[in-house]
Amino acid sequence: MADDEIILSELSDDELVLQMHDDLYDGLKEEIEDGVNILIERGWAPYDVLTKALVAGMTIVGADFRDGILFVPEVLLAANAMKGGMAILKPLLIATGAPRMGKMVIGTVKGDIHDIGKNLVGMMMEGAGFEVKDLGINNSVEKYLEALEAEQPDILGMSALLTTTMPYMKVVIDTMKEKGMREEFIILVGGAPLNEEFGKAIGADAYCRDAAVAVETAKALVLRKHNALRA
Ligand code: B1M
Repeated sequence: MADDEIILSELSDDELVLQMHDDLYDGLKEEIEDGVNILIERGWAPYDVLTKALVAGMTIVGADFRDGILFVPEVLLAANAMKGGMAILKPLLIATGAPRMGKMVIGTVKGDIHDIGKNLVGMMMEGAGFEVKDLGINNSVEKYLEALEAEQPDILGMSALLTTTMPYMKVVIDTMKEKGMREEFIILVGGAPLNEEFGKAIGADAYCRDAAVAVETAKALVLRKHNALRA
């Protein structure tokens, strides 16, 4: 063992979280998985591990990608490491879940392959008691409509991370309107370049800043829909 090798389990919580930010930056999947396991063993809530160690680390990666310090291959490695950590947290987040709340179909829009945020939303929704059908990435309007027909969910969730792909959400919503099916579904949209104003402008029911907001919004709107049907 090299003298300067870091033993994750010997670090304090704060040091470990900072080390995990570095390891995520360096795309070290095994180290990220070990870090997640150590924090869970130390009694951390899965949601705190997710937000404080993984999402916060990915924010640093995002800033350096934007500034031309990191490039696609490095970001892919970071994303892969993040997914390793998320895979450990997923069953734990779901286990803390609640009674069945409703069903959501979610997917990233056509032309866009970013899926970490969408996956996180799916996980958190499952954790909150929603059944989730994940359509993956690069979804055409036809794929969304097919899934809505087949799955009959309460909610359609769409994710976009690029300014060039976010307008496609409007294509999906406009097509749903043309087919007379818009009002059957609650439509939630999210992704880093979106905002509230954009969500309203394209005719979505709500823009969700993050996964926690998506869960709260979904719960509130499903409840409102069920109450309206009963009235
Ligand atoms: Co890309 N990328 N990327 N990328 N990438 C961004 C988005 C970018 C902002 C980086 C930058 O320049 N700072 C930039 C977009 C700029 C713009 O459009 N204005 C960018 C670019 C330019 C590109 C390429 C074009 C680069 C290139 O090839 N030259 C290319 C595009 C490929 C394509 O899609 N066609 C590309 C590729 C990639 C990788 C493949 C390397 C990789 C994706 C890997 C993967 O997802 N499997 C990647 C990554 C990782 C990023 C950054 C660094 C991180 C994204 C991420 O995972 N964040 C990103 C920079 C950034 O966003 N800061 C960047 C963590 C995640 C937890 O957050 O996705 O925002 P986020 O999700 C949040 C909320 O937004 C919300 O909840 C989530 C959890 O809290 N949310 C929803 C998201 N979806 C939701 C759906 C909902 C509700 C809430 O529905 C109900």
